[in-house]
Order: sequence, then structure tokens, then C-alpha cells
Amino acid sequence: MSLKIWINGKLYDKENAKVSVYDHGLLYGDGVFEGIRSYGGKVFRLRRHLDRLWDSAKAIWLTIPVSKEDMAQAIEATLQANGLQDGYIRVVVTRGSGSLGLDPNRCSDPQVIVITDRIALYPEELYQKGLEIITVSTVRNHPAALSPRIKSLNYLNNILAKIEGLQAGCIEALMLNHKGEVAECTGDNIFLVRGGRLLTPPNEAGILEGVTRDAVIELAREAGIEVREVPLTKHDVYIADECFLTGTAAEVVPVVKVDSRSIGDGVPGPLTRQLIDLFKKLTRRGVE
Ligand code: PXG
Repeated sequence: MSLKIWINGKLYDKENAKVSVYDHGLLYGDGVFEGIRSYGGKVFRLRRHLDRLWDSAKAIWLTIPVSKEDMAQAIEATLQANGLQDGYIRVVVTRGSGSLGLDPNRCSDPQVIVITDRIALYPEELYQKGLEIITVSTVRNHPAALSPRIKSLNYLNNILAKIEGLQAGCIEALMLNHKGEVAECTGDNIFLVRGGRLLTPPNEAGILEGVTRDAVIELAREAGIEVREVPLTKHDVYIADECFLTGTAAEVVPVVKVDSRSIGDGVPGPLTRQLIDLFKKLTRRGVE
């Protein structure tokens, strides 16, 4: 049975789920999206993802033509139609089809798309052994030009960084901001551990405000671990005791090498392992 995709209120077979080549989402990357997970049929922090989607849309003058409640129902319906318990949800809102010019006022019918699919996980080995990443030369979008807080369909900045990482044999890559400070990875936020404290770049560093990042900050504070959102440099990364990444797809994944330097002892550290465990429990809470 083929996957069902929800577009503007209707479910289509994957083969028939289509948008116009005149859609400005395709022509210009004019649109917004979210990547969400469900665990045991329960959507993780749905409200937070919907709020972020609506914020992204607002920042680009895009009116989402359904309510948050409708969107939540569409997500539930699509998960159910595909019989997915543990799944990956991609919500996309495009500007809609228009003319071959930038003017969004000439676009009609924004496309609201809900894709639910099986989640492609990183190999378990990476969670045991940790990742190696490199810092890439692609600088994170200048926040004054295009805010990294907008999860827009234009992901070229991150894709260029991803390619640089992949060419060096790394599946994630660390991006610096225009000031040379640590920002985030291509699809994950970054955390360091130093002297028993958790450190992570603040919003002002020009990052996506990750839902997983927020969850990990909350979990750490509940566990009595101090968390500081402070500007960080590559040097801070190199001398950290531990390092890990957070993201919807990756969850919490240890990093053991950055730019050919071992982080701490070169193995996933105790705070990282504790937070992986706490995050796992959080996502399964109320599920079993
Ligand atoms: N930074 C960036 C630039 C992201 O795109 C994150 C951090 C982590 O945020 P969340 O809210 O997920 O904790 C993201 C999220 C994918 C994929 O298919 C990418 C993301 C999320 C889901 C899937 O590569 N990026």
C-alpha cells in the first residue's frame, strides 16, 4: 500500500501527491516547514512545532490558510492513514503557484502539505561511539539578512555546509556565525559540557531554536545540571569535556571528535549519556 500524503484537506497516494511547477516554494524556496516526530502514536511537542511554523510564516508574510487545530488534526489523520506509530512528520506550507516573478502577491492557493513517513535513524553505533564532525567554511546565514529562526524552504545555507561535511567524510558539520562564533550544525543544535555545566550558543548566535534543544535544557535543569546559553568559540569546543548534538531526527547524539581533535576522552561522556537516557524517557512518557 502506498503512503498517503495530505494536501489541502485531502489524502493522496504518494504517486499522485503533487504541486505545480509554478509554486514559489519550488521556484524560490518561498515557504516554511517543520520536521516533527511521533513516538508510539504520540506527536512530540506538537504545539511547540506548530507555534514555530506559524512564527516562521509570519516572518515571511505568509498566511497559513488553516488553523493550528486543523493542522494538528491533519497530522493525526495522516499518521493514522499510514498506520504510523513511530514516525517522521514533515509539514510544508508553500507560497502557492504564481507567475515567473518574485512577487508573492501574484501567488494563490498556498499548499499545505503533511507527509508522514518512517523515520530514517542514524545507525545505533553512532550513539554508542559518537560522531566525528568538522567545522565548515560555509558561514551560517547572517541573522540580519535572513533569520536562522525562520525554518524556510530555502535551506541552501545548510545544504552547502552539509556537502562540505560529507566531502570530508562527516555526516554533520559545524557552522560558525558571521562573528566566527559557534552557531549550530546543519540540522542539529550543539551543546558542550565543561566543568559539569552545559553550554550552548544563545539565540543571538543565529540559530534555529530547536525543539529538542529546549527539551534537553529543561531536562538538564530538572536534573540539577546548570545550563548556560553563552557565545562559544571553536576553542571552547576543542577544550570541552563533552559535546553532543540535538535535533528531531538525531535526538541526542554524542560527538567525540571535532576538526581532528578528540573531545574529552574521545568517548561519549557521562552527562551526554545521562541526557540521552532522560530524553529517551521523555519521548516515551505516556506512550507505554
Ligand atoms: N538547526 C537546524 C538548522 C535545523 O534545521 C535543528 C537545528 C534542530 O531543531 P529541532 O527542533 O528538530 O530540535 C534543525 C532541525 C532533516 C531534518 O530531515 C532536519 C531538522 C529537523 C528534522 C529533520 O534533515 N532540522
